Order: sequence, then C-alpha cells, then structure tokens
Amino acid sequence: MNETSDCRKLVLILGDQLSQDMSSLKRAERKQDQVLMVEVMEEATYVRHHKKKIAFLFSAMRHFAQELRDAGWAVDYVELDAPGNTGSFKGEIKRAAQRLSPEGILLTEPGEWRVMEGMHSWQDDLGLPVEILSDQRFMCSPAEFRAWATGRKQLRMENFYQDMRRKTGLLMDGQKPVGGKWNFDAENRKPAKADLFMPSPRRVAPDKITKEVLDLVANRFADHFGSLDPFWFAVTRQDAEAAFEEFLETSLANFGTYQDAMLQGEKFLYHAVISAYLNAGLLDALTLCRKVETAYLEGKAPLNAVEGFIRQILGWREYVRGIYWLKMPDYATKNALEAHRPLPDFYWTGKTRMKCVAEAVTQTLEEAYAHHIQRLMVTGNFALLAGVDPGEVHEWYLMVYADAYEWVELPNTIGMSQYADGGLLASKPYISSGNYINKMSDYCGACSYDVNQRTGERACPFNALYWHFLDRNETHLRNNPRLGQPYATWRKMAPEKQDQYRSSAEAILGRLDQQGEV
Ligand code: FAD
Ligand code: DLZ
Ligand code: SF4
Repeated sequence: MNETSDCRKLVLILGDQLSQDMSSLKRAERKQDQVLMVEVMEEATYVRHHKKKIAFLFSAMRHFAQELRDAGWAVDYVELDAPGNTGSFKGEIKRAAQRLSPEGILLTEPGEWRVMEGMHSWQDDLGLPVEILSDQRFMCSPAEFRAWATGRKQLRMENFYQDMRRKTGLLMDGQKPVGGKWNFDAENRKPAKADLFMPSPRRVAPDKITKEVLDLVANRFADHFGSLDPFWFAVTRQDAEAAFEEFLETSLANFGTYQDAMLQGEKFLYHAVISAYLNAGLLDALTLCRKVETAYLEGKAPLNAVEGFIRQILGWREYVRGIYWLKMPDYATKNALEAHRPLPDFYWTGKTRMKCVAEAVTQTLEEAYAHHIQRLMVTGNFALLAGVDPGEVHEWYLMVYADAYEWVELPNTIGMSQYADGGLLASKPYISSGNYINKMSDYCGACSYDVNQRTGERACPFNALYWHFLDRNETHLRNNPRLGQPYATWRKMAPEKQDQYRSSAEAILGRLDQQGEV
C-alpha cells in the first residue's frame, strides 16, 4: 500500500477525520502532497475500546483511504499488522518522514487533548515544520466558545444554543425563533408503548474490507469489551448518508415525542443512531441540521421533533466540545462529590437483577450503542447514586460506545451525568428514584425488584439510594435552588423513615462493595 516517492507535505488524517472537507485536505495539493493514515495500537488501547468501535473505525478508515485514492490523492496507509508499525502516531510520523522526506507535516487539530499534547513535541523531534489547522467541521471553534464564556457567571447550554441559532440562522424567523419559542421540550418526552410501529436503523452488510477488519479485531482485541456480531454499521459516507435519510423518513417525526422513552428489547426507538458516523467525519453536522430544518419546512416533521433534534447537535454537541477545550486538562479529574466507589462488575457483564441496568449494559455489549436516556438516567444515574468514582465512570463510557471520543464523552459524563464538576455544566444532578424509570419505560414490570417498595430487600435500589445520595451530599447540595423541594421532603420525613432509607441504601452499597448480587 505504500508509495515511496518524495513528497512536499505529509498530510496526517486521523481516524475521526474521515471527510474530504477536512481543513488539512483543503489546504493540501493533491498533485504533490501525500496523505498518511495509520492504524496504531496506542489509539486502540489507551482505553480498551469496545471491539465494535475499533472494527468500525478501522473499516471506515480503510474505506476512506480508498475514497481518497479514487479522488486522486496519494495515500500511505499503515495497517495495524504492517511490518515495522511502531504502534503510535509519533512513531509512524517519524517512519513516514524517513520514507517520504517531506518538507513539512500538515494536519487538522485532533479532537482529544491527550493527542494534541503529544503533538507539541513533534516539530522539534522531527526537525520539520508541523502545521496544525483548526477543525472546520464544528460550528463554534474553541476560541469562539472561550469568548462566549468570558465574563459569564453561568455557562448554560440553553443560552449558548440560542446564540448558535442566531449565528447559523437555523429555525429562525428574522431575529425570532420559528414558532415563537426556542425550546419545545414541554411537548416531548412521552413514554412509548410496545405496540407502536418501531423503525430500525439502516443495516449495512459487511463487505470484504469490513470482514478482514472483523477478523483482525477478533484476533488482536479478543479480550476487549463487547461483541463484534452483529456488525451492521455504515463504514462509508455514502452509507452513513443513506442511514440518515432513512432516519428522516421513518423516525424524525416521532423523535421529540419519544426521545426519553425506553422499552425492553427496543434498542433504538426513534433515535437517529448516527453519532458514531458524525464523530468519525462520515456525516457533517451543519448539513444534518439543514436537512432536518428542510423536513420541517416541507411539512414532513413537526416543530417539537425538529427543534429537539437540532438542539442536540447545534446546542449540546457544540457546547460540550466548547466546555472540553475550555476546561481541560483539569476537567478529567474533577470529583466534586468526592465519590470513590469502584465501578460495579455488572457494568462489564450486564449481570444484575436490576432490569433497567441489565438492558442498558446488555445492548451496549451487543451494539456499542445505548440511547441518551439509558446513558443518563439508567447507568449514569445508578453510578451517581451509588457514589462511583467519576474517573472510573468516565473510562467506562469512553470504552463502551462506538461514538465515544473524549471531547464529547467527558463533559457528558463528568458534567452532565456525574455532577463531578460541581454544577458547571448541569444546574442540578441528574438523579431519580425508580419512579422516573417506571414512568418512561416498561422495565419495572419485568424486574425482580419492586419499584413501588421504598425500602427492604425487594425494594427498587434506586429508591433508597436516591435519598441516601441527597442525605450524604447535603453539604455540597443543600443550597442548590433546584433541589429545594426534595430536601424539604427529606427534612419533613419521620426520622424512623429516614433511618429505613439509610439502612436499605447501606445494605445495597455493602453488597456492591462485597461484590454480592444487586
Ligand atoms: P440522537 O438521540 O438521535 O441525537 C442526535 C444527535 O445529537 C446524536 O447523534 C449526537 O450527535 C447529538 N447529541 C445528542 N445528545 C448529545 C449530547 N448530550 N452531547 C453531544 N451530542 C449529543 N455522545 C457522543 O457522541 N459520544 C459520546 O461519547 C457520548 N457519551 C455520553 C456519555 C454520557 C454519560 C451521556 C449521558 C451522553 C453521552 N453522549 C455521547 C450523548 C448522547 O447520549 C449520544 O450522542 C446519543 O445517545 C447518540 O445516539 P443517536 O445518534 O441515536 O442520538
Ligand atoms: C479511536 C481510534 C482508534 C481505535 N484507532 C485509531 C487508529 O488506529 N488510528 C487513528 O488515526 N485514529 C484512531 N482512533 C481515533 C483517534 O483516537 C482520534 O483520532 C484521536 O483520539 C483524536 O480525537
Ligand atoms: Fe430499574 Fe428499579 Fe425498575 Fe427494577 S424496579 S427496572 S431496578 S427502576
């Protein structure tokens, strides 16, 4: 696969930069510059990613290399098992520089702080100029976000999102939001019923390249989390775009209404299942938002669905990236609630009596996917209530999902889900008792715990843990205005009742600590 003639610039394309619109490729000269793509052990193992995530990315990288060659680029592609592969970005850049004698290195900024840090020494070590361009795939650059954040007391997503609507003109009617409101969530978030028509995401059969990669991953990463089978992810831009078109046809109209619903055996409901494609570069964020806006203008989907979807990408996705680059590297070690319990073993096996957690983890093992409410209100909620170390929770989310890159995963975990940043991102901890899960899902009817029992052996663990969380974190949380109501209820509770909650919760936490059954 290697080309050997000298080149002017070596253009390094990372595994999550699979787009011909990358700023590096736009700057480069097709006739004289050379593209370098590398499969390296360091990236595949800095956390032990889900097997399916590695397979998805390696296959998408190999297909993209082919797309570039077809478009006239010279591509030097180093496969994982290529002789001499040093296993790191730096090692492979060095080897390529020796092979190709470039005048300089060109690349688009990486998504992760860890990788960017490593690159700072390249110029000196290689004795070559290294030019790092900004990533134009995002609608708000880290510098723009920093300017937005400067001088603000609170960095709330909702304010950022409104500014992004104004900036892009998406769903705007002059200076006003279309429909008169910025947010239509009041119409969203209904529970789903098992008899509703359920679409399923577009499935692509593995081709020869994907089959080779699946064999490679099965052999080299056998001890990583998760299953390779079934493998149906799109691995090309064309197939990812087709998957998004299918979402527009079959699911967008119901996206808002059932955004927070959970059903047994229904892994995707009306979600788009595009985050892995989007984060790897196979889809473009602004294009998706424009297509969704057009669906509204053509009367194909209601405003609550369309606004809700656009907010996830234009609002949340851009906002968490801004927070990441604003707050790294300290953000990764935040632990405002001083939680230190190890992650329970059932996060790796799915073997727990709690039906909601078992469903979320089992489908994560199978698909490297769970939707937002499963991540936030089931696995995230349980970890927060149980006082699990946020660093361990962060590592788990980074490992197990096909869409996980630190820039997007870390603020979602440390900030939104675990409240470990002390409220920088979320105005209150996302916690709930079993009641919320029962309202939004059909899990509880199939669970060996009873969601209606508050304390005791058969009671849903979320119930006692909820009050125990508030009780043990009172010094950190009692002044939070959004927790005024639950603290008032707790204080009014009879002391015997409070003690029953405490001892029930401590029994559950004791079982977790002794790796007993929960
Ligand atoms: P849909 O529900 O169909 O939403 C459409 C798109 O909106 C998504 O594809 C995604 O690009 C974007 N989006 C939605 N919510 C968010 C959000 N909170 N932050 C950023 N983008 C969002 N998303 C990732 O892409 N990578 C991660 O590593 C990741 N880790 C998470 C960890 C935790 C603890 C939590 C609570 C959420 C995390 N999310 C992450 C956000 C969200 O859960 C996923 O983006 C979503 O589930 C992907 O599925 P989908 O494509 O079907 O999304
Ligand atoms: C996630 C990942 C994996 C598993 N493997 C590679 C790889 O072998 N080569 C590569 O270029 N990128 C890989 N990636 C994606 C990188 O981790 C990602 O580009 C950086 O973390 C920057 O966001
Ligand atoms: Fe989850 Fe509790 Fe419902 Fe069981 S009863 S599914 S543990 S919320």
